[in-house]
Amino acid sequence: EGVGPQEYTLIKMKVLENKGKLSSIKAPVYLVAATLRPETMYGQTNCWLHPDIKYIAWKTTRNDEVWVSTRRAARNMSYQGFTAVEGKVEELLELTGQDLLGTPLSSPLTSHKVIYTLPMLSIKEDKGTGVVTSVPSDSPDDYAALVDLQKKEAFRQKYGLTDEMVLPYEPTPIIEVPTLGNLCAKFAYEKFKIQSQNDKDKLVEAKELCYLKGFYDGVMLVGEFKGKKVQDVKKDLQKQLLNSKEADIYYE
Ligand code: A2H
Repeated sequence: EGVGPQEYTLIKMKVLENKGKLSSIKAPVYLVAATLRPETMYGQTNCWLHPDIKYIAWKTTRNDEVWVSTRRAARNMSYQGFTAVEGKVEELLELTGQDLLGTPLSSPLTSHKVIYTLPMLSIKEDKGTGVVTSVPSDSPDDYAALVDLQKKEAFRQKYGLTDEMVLPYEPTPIIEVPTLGNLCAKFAYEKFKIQSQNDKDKLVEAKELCYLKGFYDGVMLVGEFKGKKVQDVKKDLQKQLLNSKEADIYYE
């Protein structure tokens, strides 16, 4: 990694009903996803968790909110003013990603009223919060993982997911990228003939193609910054999400 800390925008994805393992928690619960691309939040179709990673639900100083992240991220956040006592995390529950799959959420800016938590096997334990928001229009990893679930009924069944949680969620055009079109991740997936989320090398190529061009040449197709360049709106969008308390900032 580069020098200095990485700044992430934490997108607060609200659990609509505290059910199952979350039912003992009376406060509002949010899964917090770390993203570098807040301007892509218009295109969210789901949330990714790794089924085998451990997450914790912990008490924040943000109103009465309980957040879900890896223990590692919660510990880092306890030194960034997110807990009552610096360096101390008040843990309410330990969960696996599996425990939370199929949870309905609401998330900022997306056109979908409800999105679901789905499994992604390439999530790293030691990056961000371990919670990833999915934008299959602009992220080849997200597109590949979503197509895997849409193509394979057995894969959905393995994780106890219903068709309604997966099939209606097609990538939404949100950014026009010159020469790559308005669904750059799908374009790259097809160009490099990617077969699944496990096609690591091809996904690296797809990501190289999409990310630089998407960020530097992309133009917003939706929202209040429609017609503007992605790189010019990123900060403004982040600020809006912070003001409306739908996001926070996290460094690591
Ligand atoms: B980004 P960097 Cl549309 N494991 O958000 C794997 N991937 C993770 C992660 C983890 N623990 N935590 C965050 N990420 C993803 C949106 C997006 C992202 C788009 C395009 C590019 C992009 C929607 N997913 O990232 O290693 C998150 O996906 C380009 C790298 O810290 C986060 O931003 O650079 C990004 O990787 C952080 O990766």
